[in-house]
Amino acid sequence: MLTLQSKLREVRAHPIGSDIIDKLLLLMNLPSWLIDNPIAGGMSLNTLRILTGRVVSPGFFEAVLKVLNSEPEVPVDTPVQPAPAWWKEAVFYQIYPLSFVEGGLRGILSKLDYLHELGVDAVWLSPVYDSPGDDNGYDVRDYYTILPKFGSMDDMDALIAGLHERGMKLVMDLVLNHTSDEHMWYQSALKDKASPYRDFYFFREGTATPNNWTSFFGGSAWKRYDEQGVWALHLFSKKQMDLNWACPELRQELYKMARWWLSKGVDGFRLDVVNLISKPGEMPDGDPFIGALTGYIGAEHFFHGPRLHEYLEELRAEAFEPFEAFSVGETPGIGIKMSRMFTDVYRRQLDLVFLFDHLETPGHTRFDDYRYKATYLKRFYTKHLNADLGHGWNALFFNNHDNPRMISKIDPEGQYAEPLAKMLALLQLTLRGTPFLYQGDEAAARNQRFTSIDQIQDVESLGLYPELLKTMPPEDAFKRILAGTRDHARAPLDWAEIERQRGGADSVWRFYQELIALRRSSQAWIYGDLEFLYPKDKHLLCYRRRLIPSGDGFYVEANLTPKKCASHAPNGAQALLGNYEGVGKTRVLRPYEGCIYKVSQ
Ligand code: TEU
Repeated sequence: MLTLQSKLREVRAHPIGSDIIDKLLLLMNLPSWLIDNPIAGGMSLNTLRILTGRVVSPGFFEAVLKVLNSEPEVPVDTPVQPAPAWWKEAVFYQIYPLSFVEGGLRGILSKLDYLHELGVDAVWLSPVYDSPGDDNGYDVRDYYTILPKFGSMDDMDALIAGLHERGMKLVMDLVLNHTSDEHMWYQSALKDKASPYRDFYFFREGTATPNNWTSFFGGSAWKRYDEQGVWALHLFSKKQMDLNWACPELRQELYKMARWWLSKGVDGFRLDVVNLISKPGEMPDGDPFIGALTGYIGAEHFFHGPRLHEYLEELRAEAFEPFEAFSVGETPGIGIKMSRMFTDVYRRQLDLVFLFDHLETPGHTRFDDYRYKATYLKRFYTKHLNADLGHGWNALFFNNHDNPRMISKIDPEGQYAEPLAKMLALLQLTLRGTPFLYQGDEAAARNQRFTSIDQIQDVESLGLYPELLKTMPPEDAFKRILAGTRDHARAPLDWAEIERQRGGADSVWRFYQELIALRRSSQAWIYGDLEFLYPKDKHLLCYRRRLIPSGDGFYVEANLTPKKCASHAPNGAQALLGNYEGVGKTRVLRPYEGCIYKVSQ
């Protein structure tokens, strides 16, 4: 049990403590030696509290201690050889059904040969369930029905069969933290105090707002119903009502639903904001300092809630294990150490999680209008992929439906769009972990050129904009929206461009196809060691992948800058693949050039 008398070093040794410290350093863009030195390490939290009294709110340390002490059991530190699994070997492709192709599920079905040709093994399908579409399907009205706009359950069955015929897998998006306010459970619960679904949600009576928590999409996290005299919790939009996992009947309903999908042949799930599912019933206020720092008041109470691990174990045991289903958790706010707590095989919770710390550089959040320096990727990967994974595994991605396109963040003008897109692809398919491509990555899709708030559709941006207007002029508010809006990634795919690249010789599309084929040609890319080289070179990311005893060994280097840089490729290594012509012919790497070599061990 950690207390105010505990030393900073002891907090650092705790996985949650370590991740919280890293997160704070990242948010404030402070170097880690500030904390990781003997003087700071030997300081008690109490001393630290006195020293930081002017900046940090009085309840901050207690709030952090509470989260830390909620997790006494931490993973054992014994590295093992990773056990083989299909999802470690697969290349995933995320489909956002609203903008992937016209024709909903039938449209997707018509593109399966396309995906197969690219080399994709598994599809993660964003929600296609019945929904009013307030958050494009992440507001589920009925988990058992397909939204008519996307098709029917027969179309879904055809999609599952079509994928399986091609040896591919299907992972559905499962939203278990909330439902739409139009879900039958919610409608019944709201209207009738005695409803069997009343306890499925967080209703609170009284006139005052139950606490100070804010919604991820702006404003209070509580919605008022004057007629019923109640408040209801929604961490996301006003139509996404949080589910109360403390209610055993709710959990059983959710497990039953997951089993129903698995019995149809679905191979696994991507679990939406799954680290948020446990909330303390007493609904304490959030600490203002943590709120100001993270942008979300209350986060310390739900980003790792009191019964989170218990729920995840139960979900796995009751719903996933009978089907040997795969699970990848979307876990905003957690770091590398906590990811091990979720994915350690002995804890039987999740197979994989998504970490987001590489999507912005230190000191920045998504809505900051800034240029992303790709050299940060070296620091990020060296730390994250070097860290002992325990029994866990990594997910490798640069894009999804919630983020502007990475190549536009690094190079807004698009001068290096093609080499950059290829370089990111090269890293994604040769580092250690499971790659998740997002639709459009294969054709170097870039951000949109929105010019006015009227063109924005994303519920998050539309919620944030009025909040921003309270403190800044409309031009500045729009700049922030433009920097971070999720609409960039949600524009319809440009199939004409994709077809052009598919037919072209040196296209980004072809490069993806070659990389996927290369990855498949050697198990060293999957289960091999990863060793980072030349740590002092700030511009080049260099690493070796080796599988002992198969004999395969590879050297990869990537120039993370738009300037020419000297190569470190070993003499005599055989160049296999690169994102420029004449790969490995000179000792100079061009802007964002990346090369893969075969080396003897
Ligand atoms: O996203 C959750 C999440 O935390 C963010 O990435 C999210 O985009 C938000 O901007 C936080 O500021 C998941 C889904 O991926 C997202 O599309 C949904 O809107 C959200 O959950 C709610 O279901």
